[in-house]
Amino acid sequence: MHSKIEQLIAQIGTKPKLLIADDVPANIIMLGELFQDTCQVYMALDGEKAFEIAMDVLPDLILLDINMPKMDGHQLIKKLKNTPATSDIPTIFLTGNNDIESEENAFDEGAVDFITKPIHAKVTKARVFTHLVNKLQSDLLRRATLLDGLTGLYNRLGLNKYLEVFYLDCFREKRPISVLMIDVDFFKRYNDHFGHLQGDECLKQVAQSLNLSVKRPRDIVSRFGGEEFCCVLSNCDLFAAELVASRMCEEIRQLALPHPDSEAAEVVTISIGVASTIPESRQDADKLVGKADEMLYLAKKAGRNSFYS
Ligand code: GH3
Ligand code: MG
Ligand code: MG
Ligand code: MG
Repeated sequence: MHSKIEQLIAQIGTKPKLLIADDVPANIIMLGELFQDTCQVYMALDGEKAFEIAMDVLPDLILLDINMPKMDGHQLIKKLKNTPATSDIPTIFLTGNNDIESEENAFDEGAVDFITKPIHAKVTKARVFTHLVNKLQSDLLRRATLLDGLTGLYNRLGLNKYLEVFYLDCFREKRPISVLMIDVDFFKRYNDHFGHLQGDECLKQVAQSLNLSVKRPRDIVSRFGGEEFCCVLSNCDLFAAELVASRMCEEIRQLALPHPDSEAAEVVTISIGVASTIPESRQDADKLVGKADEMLYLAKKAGRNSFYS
């Protein structure tokens, strides 16, 4: 088991994220020590804090105590399962309540396992790793269908999937969500000048730079098609989205990829349309993308190599 999870970690390149929620610090510390070599460990002393961290870092697995202040384990798992961004995260109860009714409830609520305290370190590790291996493997498979072959960014399918999920989350939590539509300037001329193969190389570099411009786990950068990219920033208002757009334009200029036939600059540049909203219905995501596309058109009209909102 250990070697399988280590293989997966090597393949993915980062340790899986494990969230431990328990109101007794000694329990958290003991569990943290058990998993710190294999996982990035996040800790929460109550249910509300655990939900906040879960939304923020999207852990690969959650270990959940039942009796906790503010929100108990049963309430928390319901909330996690009802929230699209967190509904697929495997959740294991780890509790002193070792009656069969608690265990039945836990599985009804969507838990993948139920471990009773006092825990046996080796067995707990084995069970946690079994679920982590399943989670990481299914993520790898799913990701492959959601990625664009040329750039490694999310493809249109990936964009739609995550846009829907994050839009719904922002609708429920009345938070802002922003979309950037990004288009390479005078790219037809770039191909005409350098050929399609170098055009492809250019798209790869632009994609990588765009991807590095966003920082949070729930930020999505996708290839919308051709030389167009779409970025979704959840929990991000117009002002913050403009800062990201401005940074992206700057970082693409700094790649300094020569483009002698561009009218916008001597190097490859991009134009970006920015749109932001606090969703008023769960189904308006397409409208937000449409608005960003209109803004992109205006950015082009205004002379390119910049963003418009
Ligand atoms: P604008 O500044 O108005 O965006 O001008 P543009 O030339 O970039 O716009 P246009 O939409 O006319 O041309 C886009 C070009 O992108 C045309 C097409 O050949 C090229 N393109 C689309 N997909 C790919 C690709 O996968 N690889 C390469 N090399 N080129 C692509
Ligand atoms: Mg407790
Ligand atoms: Mg285009
Ligand atoms: Mg273009």
